[in-house]
This record gives sequence, C-alpha cells and structure tokens, in this order.
Amino acid sequence: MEEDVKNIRQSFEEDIKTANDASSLEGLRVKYLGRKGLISELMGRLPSLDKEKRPHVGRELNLLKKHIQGELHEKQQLLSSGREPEEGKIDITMPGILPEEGRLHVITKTLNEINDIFVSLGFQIAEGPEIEKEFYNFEALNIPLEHPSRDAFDTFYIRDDILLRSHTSTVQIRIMEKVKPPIQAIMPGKVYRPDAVDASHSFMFHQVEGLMVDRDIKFSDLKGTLNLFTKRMFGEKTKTRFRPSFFPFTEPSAEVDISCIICKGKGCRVCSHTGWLEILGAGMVNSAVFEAVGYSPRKYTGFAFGMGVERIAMLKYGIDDIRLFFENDIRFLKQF
Ligand code: 2U9
Repeated sequence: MEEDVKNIRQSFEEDIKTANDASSLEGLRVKYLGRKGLISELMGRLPSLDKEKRPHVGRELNLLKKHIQGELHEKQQLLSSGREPEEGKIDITMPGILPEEGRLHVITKTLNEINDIFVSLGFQIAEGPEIEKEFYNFEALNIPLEHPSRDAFDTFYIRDDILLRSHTSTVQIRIMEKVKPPIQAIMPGKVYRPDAVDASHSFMFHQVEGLMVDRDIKFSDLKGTLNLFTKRMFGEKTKTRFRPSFFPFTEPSAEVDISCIICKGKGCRVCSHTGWLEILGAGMVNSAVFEAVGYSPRKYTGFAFGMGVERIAMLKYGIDDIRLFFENDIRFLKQF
C-alpha cells in the first residue's frame, strides 16, 4: 500500500503539469480527492493493513491529500490571475497588463517651471543645507534676537544654535561669503516652520528665493525681472503691483501682487474682491546684510525676492488646500 501512495503522488505530479484550464483542474480534483477518488479508495483500504503500519500509511495519505489540495488551489490562483505558468503552455492571446505611467509631482513641475524662467534670464541655481547654523538663518540676515521668528515657537531648533532653515536666504549668505559680485542666482528648496497645519499652512514647504548683486543694481531691475516672471508664469496679460512693506533683510521692501488670474482684476471670491493676489516679497538687499558678509555697501547694491512654491501652484492650478500636495492621494496627483 505504501507503493500505491507513491504511485498516486507520481501520477498527480504528471497530471497537474498539463492541467491548464478550470475544467481539467476540476477533473483532477474528482480523480484524486472525490468521494470515489484515489485517496478515498486508499483510505478505505486502511483497516485491512497491519495494525503497526496503519498510523504511518494514514499519515502519508493525509500528507498527500493536503499536498494535492494545495497544488490544485495554487494552479487555480495562477490561472485566474492571468500570470503565465512557469511550465506548460503560454496563452499568447491574453491581453497585456498596462503599466501605470509615472509623472512628476505638481510641486516639482511648478518648481521646474519657476527655475526655467529665471535660468532663461541668466540666473544660476544654487542649493544649500536644510539643517543650518543660527547665524545663516538669522544674524547674517539682520534678523535681531528679539524678532518673533527667532522664538522656539516659530522655528524648529535642533540645538541652541542649530535649526531647520525657515527660508532659503541662508544659501544667499553662503554664496556671498564665498564669491565676489556679480551674483545672479536663485535658491530653490524646502523650508520648515512649526506652523499648525491647515488649508494654507504646512510645517514644510518649498521656496524659491532670488538674488542679484553688482555695481548699480536698481529697484527698476527688480521690477523688470519680476514683471517678466509673472507674465511668463501666469500669462502675458498679468499685471503686477508693488506695495511698500518691511523685511529686516531688504530696504526698501515690497510685497508683490498679480492681477487676479480668475476674474482678471474685476474682483471675485478668490481675490477677496480686491482684484489682486499676493504672490511674493522682495526688495533691495539691506546694507546690514552686505556688511555681515564683508561686501562694501558703497560699492555694491542688489535686489532679492522670495516666493512660496505651494502658493504659486495653488494659484496657478486653482487648488484650495495645501495639504493635498502632501497626502499622496493618487487621484489628486494624477490630475497634473
Ligand atoms: C538676502 C537678502 C534678502 C528674500 C526675500 C521675501 C522678501 C519674502 C516670503 C515669500 C513667501 C517667504 O515663502 S514665503 O513665506 N519671502 O517675502 N524674501 S525679500 O530676501 C533676501 C534674501 C537673502 C541675502
């Protein structure tokens, strides 16, 4: 009888190789596992075996039954999944599996678009560390100790003098420390602020800042550069408005608005009925910043600007919640 168990196993291994559709699998199930199948037949003969042999053969038979059940199940799964069996026939008429096409994240796309515009105007791209010394994030930028942004509630401190940069202006300082003017560069990258997350705030976002320093750089150079940028980014008909403002690192400073891209300046819900949307900050580099990096303010002047990439993308694509960028919901990301 032990010989019979071996023979059934061998015959099953042969049969399963050529069973390539559901009805052949069902045929095998009946042949081996059915009520009148080969396994049942042997089970029925067990009582006629010697008492001492019975447990061993019984165990072998049970193992074989489990093996056959497992193999039939696996083959059935393989056939219904449409994958090719490792051995046997391949159905060359089966339709292929269309691979999901990848794409750039909408923030990367927007960042690339911003970078391309400034590169076409002669700006170089500069990057720097996200973990920074307090000096590069604050002191060198004329941000005094008592300034609210230096508070532990407004900046992620790692140690007393080490922090996660809250703007990419740190890179401008590092460049000015290393090279003499002329400088014409933009600084894209991630920045961090411990803001409570809501529809318009995130603890991490992306900035692009820009810097141009040389002899005789004027506010009109800043206006010309940003006018050209806003037209390329939001359309040729876009108007730009400069409003006086204050930043410690620029003097004079301005906040820059564009005519509302939804209502074209007439006034709507998106622009709070003003006709204008704020998109960036800018100004002439403060002479205190030049002094901190060892440039003579009498010899050089320069302009700088900064913008949030998420804000630009939200305005350009009509997105009303910043959290959508980071939730990784493929239904949102697929749209861009
Ligand atoms: C140096 C000198 C001056 C960069 C500037 C702004 C104004 C500004 C904000 C826009 C939205 C930050 O992302 S945001 O929250 N930025 O308003 N940034 S001027 O000025 C500099 C930078 C470096 C050495």
